[in-house]
Amino acid sequence: MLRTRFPVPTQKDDPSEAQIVSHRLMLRGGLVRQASAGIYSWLPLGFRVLKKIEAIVRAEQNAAGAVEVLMPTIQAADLWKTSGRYEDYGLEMLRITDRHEREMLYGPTNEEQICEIAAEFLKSYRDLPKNLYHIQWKFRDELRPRFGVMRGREFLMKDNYSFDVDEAAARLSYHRMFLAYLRTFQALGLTSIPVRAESGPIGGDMSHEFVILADTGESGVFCDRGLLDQPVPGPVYDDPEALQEIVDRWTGPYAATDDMHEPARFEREVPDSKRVEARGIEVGHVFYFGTKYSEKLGVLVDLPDGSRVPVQMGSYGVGVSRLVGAIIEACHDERGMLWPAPVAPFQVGLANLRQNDPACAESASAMYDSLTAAGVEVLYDDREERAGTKLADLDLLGFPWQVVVGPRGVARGVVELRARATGESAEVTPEDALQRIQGA
Ligand code: 5CA
Repeated sequence: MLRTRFPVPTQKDDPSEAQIVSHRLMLRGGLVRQASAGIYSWLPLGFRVLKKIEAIVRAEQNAAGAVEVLMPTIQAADLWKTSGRYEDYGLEMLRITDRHEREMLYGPTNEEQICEIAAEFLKSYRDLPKNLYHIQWKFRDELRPRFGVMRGREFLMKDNYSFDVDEAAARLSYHRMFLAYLRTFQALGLTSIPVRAESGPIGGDMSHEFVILADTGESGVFCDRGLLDQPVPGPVYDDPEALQEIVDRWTGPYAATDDMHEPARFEREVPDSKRVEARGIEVGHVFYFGTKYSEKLGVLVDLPDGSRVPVQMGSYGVGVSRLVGAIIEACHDERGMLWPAPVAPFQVGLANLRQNDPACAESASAMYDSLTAAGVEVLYDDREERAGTKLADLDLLGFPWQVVVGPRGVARGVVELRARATGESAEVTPEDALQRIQGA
């Protein structure tokens, strides 16, 4: 992609409204632009990251046996009156009236809507289990939207809903999603920690938040270091015993907690060297709530003995747009972002330091062509800008690789190849640069 065709409105100075580093970097790097409080437009660079995160979340959902659907953003208020949450949800819910005076709302979550859909095709125990997900925008009229996309009013969520015949089967679905979340966050380049949680307005008696560690996190997390070093298991979704073991391992006696009373226990029981007290950002949240919604919304199945029972449900959310900010919180330095390769908007930033020099322009565009032909995603800064501006932008935007073309190198047939995260740099031939990038 040519930078002259792909708008990245970077800013040199810190925007005054941003309190945390991810918000500052997202505005300075031209990833998003605020439309109104807690509502953002996604500019080309930010949009690429969002789509990459979405694709990784989707792939693991599919691997875990969930099936994708797409529900609307706007829902009928009647559904929520039936579940009893229309009043409960309070001022966080954006209520809308259409031209026929029908009450509608912009969905903050989709338990009710999915029940209405599932009631259509879940009739018998033979129709179970099912697990449906979608990736759709939500709206919550947060009292204090802040930290950019981390606590927005409009935000993108992956949410799924499991339907099972009894509690044992529902717990198995929960365990599958538990593993799917460990694997998803790892695939995004992050270490996630499941933390026992309150279930809040979603309800139910079993719930875990998945947090990633970052200094600016909103919740305190206490855990045994061993929990962070455990290898994330393979996709053993069809093995109930292995799944149970995995959940036990991550929720055992030294599992993470944000409970105020637990730190004392940690201090007693976990040696100093293994105690982690940190701050975390909630990037996912899973719930098991039994028949709370299925009963009221009539999602019932026939059992073999002829009786009819409400199905057992859980719901599972990942904050897709929040993750863009959360990843930056976890991965940056004083010069800018440091994208983990799986979510980097481009793998390579190519900068031509002397755009109006014909030899440099030729060399840079040959490098661009060979990277592109090899399927490497590259943003070529072909603007007529000062070298210093281009180099600062490369660091700010944080693509894993930087290829710098300048007149002195071109004269000797070399380019400068730099790894953004480590700062390691080498003068190599364009062929070598391509090979090293491809080999990484
Ligand atoms: N129905 C359930 C699970 S599908 C649910 O809504 N859970 S939730 O409320 O915990 O939200 C799921 C995830 O969405 C959270 O873990 C968080 O990562 C993200 N999220 C929640 N509120 C916001 C917000 N205001 N801005 C950005 N992301 C948010």
